[in-house]
Amino acid sequence: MKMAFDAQNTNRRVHYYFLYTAIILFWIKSYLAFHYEFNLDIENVMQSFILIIAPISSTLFFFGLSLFFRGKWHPFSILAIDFFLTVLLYANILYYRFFNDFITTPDIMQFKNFSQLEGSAHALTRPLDLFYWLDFVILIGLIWLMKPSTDNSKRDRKRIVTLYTLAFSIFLVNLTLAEGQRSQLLTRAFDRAKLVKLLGLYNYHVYDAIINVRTSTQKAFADSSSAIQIQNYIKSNRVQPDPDFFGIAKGKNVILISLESTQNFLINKKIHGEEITPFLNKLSKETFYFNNFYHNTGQGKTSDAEFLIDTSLYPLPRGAVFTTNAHNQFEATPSILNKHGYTTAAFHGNHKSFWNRDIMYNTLGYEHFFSEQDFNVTDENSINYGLKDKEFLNQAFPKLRALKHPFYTKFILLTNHFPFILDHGDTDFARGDTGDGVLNRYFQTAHYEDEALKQFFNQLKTSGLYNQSVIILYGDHYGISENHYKAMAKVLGIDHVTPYDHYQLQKVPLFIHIPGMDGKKSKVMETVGGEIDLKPTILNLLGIQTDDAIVFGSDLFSKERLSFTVFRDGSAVSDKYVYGNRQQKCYEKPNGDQVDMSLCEDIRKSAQQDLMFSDKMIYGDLLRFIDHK
Ligand code: GP9
Ligand code: MN
Repeated sequence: MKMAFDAQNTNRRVHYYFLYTAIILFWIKSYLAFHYEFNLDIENVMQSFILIIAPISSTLFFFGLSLFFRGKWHPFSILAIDFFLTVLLYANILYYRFFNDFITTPDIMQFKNFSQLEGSAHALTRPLDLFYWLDFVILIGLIWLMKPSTDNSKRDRKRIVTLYTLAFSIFLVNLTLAEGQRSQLLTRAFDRAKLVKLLGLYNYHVYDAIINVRTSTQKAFADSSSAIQIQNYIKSNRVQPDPDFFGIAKGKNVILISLESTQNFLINKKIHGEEITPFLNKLSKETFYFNNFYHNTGQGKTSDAEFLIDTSLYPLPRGAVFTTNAHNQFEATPSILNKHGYTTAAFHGNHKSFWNRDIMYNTLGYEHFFSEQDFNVTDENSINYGLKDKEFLNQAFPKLRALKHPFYTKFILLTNHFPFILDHGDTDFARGDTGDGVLNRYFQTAHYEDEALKQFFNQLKTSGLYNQSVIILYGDHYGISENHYKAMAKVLGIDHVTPYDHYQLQKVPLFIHIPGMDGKKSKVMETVGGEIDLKPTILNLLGIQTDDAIVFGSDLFSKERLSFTVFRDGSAVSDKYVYGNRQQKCYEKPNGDQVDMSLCEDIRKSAQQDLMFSDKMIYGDLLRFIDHK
C-alpha cells in the first residue's frame, strides 16, 4: 500500500518535472529565436528584458493545457503542444527570412503566401535549424525514460489554478512594461514587429487572431440593405464639380506628398526673425493653397490620413483601419486609376509592415510599394522611424522617373516626427526658445522637411515632371499635442490655448499644383475642408466621373460644396462655427466666442451621421455589396 502510494507520488512529481522541462526548453528556444532570427531593433535594456520574459506567459498558457489531460495522455499532450508551437515558430522564422515580416491570421486561415515559401524552402532552411526541433527530441527521450503520467487529482487542479494565475500575472507585467515602451500598443497596434518585440510572437498571434475574429463577426452580421441606405445618403449630399476644373488635368500624373506632423500654423510663421518653411511659403503663393484644411485622423495617424485620402471614408474611432480592416473591399483611388491605365506606387522609408502598409496598399490597389528594404538605409542617413527626408526623396526620385506614365504616386515623409530629432549637421536652423524642447526641435525638423521638399521640387522641375503632374502636399495630422500647449500659446502670442484654438490647431496645410495653372488662377482657397475631400477632388481634376462613388467628402474646387469638415472625435467645423464634441459647445468664428448650441446643430448632426455611416460601411465591409461600375 505504502509502496503504491510512494510510486504514485514519485510519478506525479516526475510528471510535473516533465512539464517544467518542456516549458523551460521551449522558453529558451523561443527567446533565442526572437533574438537571433528576427530583426526587432532593440533600443534599450528594458526592451532586452521584455524580450526575455515575452514568451513566458503564452508558453505557460499553452503548456498548461496539458494538465487537462489525464494519465499517459498528459505527456503526449505536452509533445503535441510543443510540436504545434514549434511549427508556428519555425514557420514564422522561414516566413521572416523570406518576407521580412510575421505571419498574419489570414495567412494561416487562407494558407496564403506560403506557396511562395515552398519554392524557396531550400534556400530558406539552414542546417542549424535542427536546433529548433531539439527540445522535441529531448521530450520524446524523457517520456521513454521516465514515463511521466498524471491522475488528475485535486492537487493537479490546484496546480492548474496556480499556473494560469502565474501566466496571467506575467502577462500583465509584460504588458505594463511594453506600454511603458510604447503607449497604446494594443489599441493602436502599430506594426507586427513592435508587437512581437514587446509582447512576444505567441501573444502577437493570439492578439492578431482576436482582432480578426472581431472583424469577421462584424462583417458576418452586416447586410446589403444598409449599403443601399448609405448609398442614398451619399447621393443626396452629392455636389457637382466646377466645369472649369473638371478634367483640367486629364491624363496627368499625380504626386501626393504626406508632410509628417506638419501643421498649418507653421506656414508664413517666423521664429527668431526667420521663416520656418520658406519653400512652402513660396509655394503658397504659386499654387492653390488651402488655409482652412483640416486633418480628420484618429488613432491611426499617418495611416488614417492615407486611408482618408485614398478612400474618402473616415478612419475608425478606435485603432487603425489599416490594421483592423485591411481585408475589406474598398474602391480606392489607386484601384480606380489602375483601371484608367495609371501606374500606381507608394514610397516610404520605414519598414513596410508599419501600419500594416504592405497588406493595406495591396488592398487599396497600389501596384508597387518602395519601402525601407528598397532604399539604401544606413545609421548615418536615417533617424527615428527611418530614412531622412532629403535622402528618401533623393533616392526615390530615380525610381519615380522610371515609372510608366501616367502614374499615381505617394511619398510619405518621416523626419518631422515626434520627438523631432536630427543629427548634428542636418540643419543650421536655430532651435526655438519657447522653453519646451519638443516645440523648439519641431521648428528645426519642419525646416529640414521644407529644405527636402525644395530639393525634390528642383528635381521635378529640371526633369520636366513638374509640368506633367498634379502635385499635392498635405500635412498628415497635428505634430504638437496638448501636452505642449503652454509653449504653443507663447508661439501664437496668446494667453493660453482655448478649446476653440485647439480646433484651429488641427488645420494642416494643403497645396495643389495643377500644370499650367501656377500663378494664374492660383490663390489662397478659403473653403473649409479636410483629407476626406481629396479623393473626389483628385478624380474630378483627372476628369473621372465620381457620380456613383461612395465618397464622404466633396470636391474642394466645387462651387456647390458646403464649407465644412468633421473631426474623428465627432467635432465639426464650418465657415461660421466650430462644434466641440468633447465640450459639447458651439463657438463662433473668427473670435471663438461661445454661442448658443442651436447654431451648431446642423454641423453637429452632419458630423454624427457621416461618422456613423462611414463606420458602418467599414465594420460591415459594405462596399462588397455595391456594384462599382
Ligand atoms: C511611420 C510613419 C509615422 O511609418 O508613417 O507614423 P505616425 O506615428 O505619424 O502615424
Ligand atoms: Mn504621421
